[in-house]
Amino acid sequence: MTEIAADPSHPRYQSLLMRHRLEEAEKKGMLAGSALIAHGRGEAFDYLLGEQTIPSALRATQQALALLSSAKRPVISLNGNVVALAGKEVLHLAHQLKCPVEINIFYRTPERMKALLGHLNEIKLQEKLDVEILGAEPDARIPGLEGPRANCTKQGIFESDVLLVPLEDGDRCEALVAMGKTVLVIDLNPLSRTARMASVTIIDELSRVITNMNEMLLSGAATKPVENYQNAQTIEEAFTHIASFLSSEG
Ligand code: PTJ
Repeated sequence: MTEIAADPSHPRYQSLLMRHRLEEAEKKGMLAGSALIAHGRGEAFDYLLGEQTIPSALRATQQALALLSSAKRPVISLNGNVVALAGKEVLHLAHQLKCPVEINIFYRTPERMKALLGHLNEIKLQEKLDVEILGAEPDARIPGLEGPRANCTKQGIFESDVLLVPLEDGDRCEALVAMGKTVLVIDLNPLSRTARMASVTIIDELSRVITNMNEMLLSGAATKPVENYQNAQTIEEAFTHIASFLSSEG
């Protein structure tokens, strides 16, 4: 790890740590060519949110967790950025929820799949986690999508009822919603099509969300749904937060 990223007292420690994780993942061949661009866009929105979990995002996190906990076939979908930024934490979450994870990448190549599967299996072994890792052998397709990004497994994403898809692309989010699934997304950009299409939109940074979810599960506060949850309100409150941040800066 680079010197600055290793020092937790640095004011930008978390941000540096995330960048460092991406650099390491890049070296292992886990990432898509545009992974760092996607991360940079996320960082810009995170800056506008004050690099914190705002109250509406925490409510959305609780709602998502309640839906995952009560699902018949919950699945967590993983892409390159998610594995790089929070692979270990996501596997702990899946272990607690007793649900499988599925590697489902937008820019699919056999080399990337091998690198991602290898990385996750290594963590699983080290952390002694009981999690099924799907995605190596897709045997189903998401209807309405062209090309390799439609590939998924029947046992996992295809037959899931509630799906957590962090950092999802808008098209695929729409296709999954059209399949009748409850789609829970994590996206720092409240303007994205994914954010607007999803059943629950957590407008927060991925690694913070997964940490919050793991803590909620450990504390036993996870399974309670939010009373009268409205996703449109979650998105609206993120805009309000960003607007007040901008006016306080101006
Ligand atoms: O591994 P692959 O092939 O599946 O590709 C993954 C990426 C992320 C490269 C691919 O899905 C992609 O190009 O995504 P987009 O369309 O750029 O969307 C990424 C979204 O995630 C953007 O809206 C970003 O604001 C958001 N984002 C980026 N980093 C984070 C984030 N949201 C939460 N936490 C982050 N750390």
